[in-house]
Amino acid sequence: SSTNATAVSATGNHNALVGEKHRLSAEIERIVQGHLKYKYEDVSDGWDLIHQEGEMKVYRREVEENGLVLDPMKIFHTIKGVTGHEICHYFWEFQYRMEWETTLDSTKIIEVLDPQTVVFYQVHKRVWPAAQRDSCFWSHIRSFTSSDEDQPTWLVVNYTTSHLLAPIKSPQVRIVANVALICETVINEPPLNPKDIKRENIECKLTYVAFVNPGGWVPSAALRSVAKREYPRFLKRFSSYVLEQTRDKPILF
Ligand code: 16C
Repeated sequence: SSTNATAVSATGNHNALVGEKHRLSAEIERIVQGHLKYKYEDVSDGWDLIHQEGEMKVYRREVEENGLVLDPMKIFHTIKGVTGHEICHYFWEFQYRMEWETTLDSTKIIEVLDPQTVVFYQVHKRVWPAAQRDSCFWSHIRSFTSSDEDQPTWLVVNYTTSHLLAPIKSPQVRIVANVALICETVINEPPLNPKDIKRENIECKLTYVAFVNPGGWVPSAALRSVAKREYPRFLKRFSSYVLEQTRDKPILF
């Protein structure tokens, strides 16, 4: 139960076995499958290319509900020299979060559900004059291999959840988010012996999608300009962070 979670730490939950079912298993399965289904969705219709930089393409679809901006974001990027496993590892693991994530005042794990799934509570930096935002979401990492590829696809999904250890504390406003990072690894000019694969032979093709409801009220124009600036900034900073971390390490396939 979630009350037991108070005693749980990232390393201390011995009941969190691989594949074990828990209260969020069914929801996680549904949300993960939803992201995989839309991964190849066409961005020609209704999506605007709002930023392009090297291999990175940032798309946005303008959506408003009752005057609140809910624009979905979709980013495609190709990063040379890293695998999808490496990208997802650094995105999912708590210990690296504050080194690349610039929108946060704090982050913590409030529950470990299984070895691939934790619940985060994060407090975001305040953007003046809007109220401060926080977020509480399950974060799930997994890999799978489809029959026509030899390199597994890796994915991380961050999806808002409510939690007894993360009550909403007004005037702080809760962000509602559904974020997915999906990574495929490509091996170029593969050497005969897989042991000879070098970083120069590999690249990661990633898709990042974010459905974020900022909650409360934020002026549309201000929100759109913050988003337009911050999403590319996040992906540039995060990818150079992963490149820097992995450069001299053995490749994690
Ligand atoms: O995916 C990202 N980060 C993950 C790990 O933290 C996780 C995050 C989920 C929450 C996503 C919502 C982020 C909203 C930030 C609100 C504060 C903005 C602070 C700006 C600092 C100058 O999946 C990477 C997330 C990259 C987010 C880019 C910023 C998006 C702007 C949305 C604005 C929300 C309203 C803020 C009020 C003006």
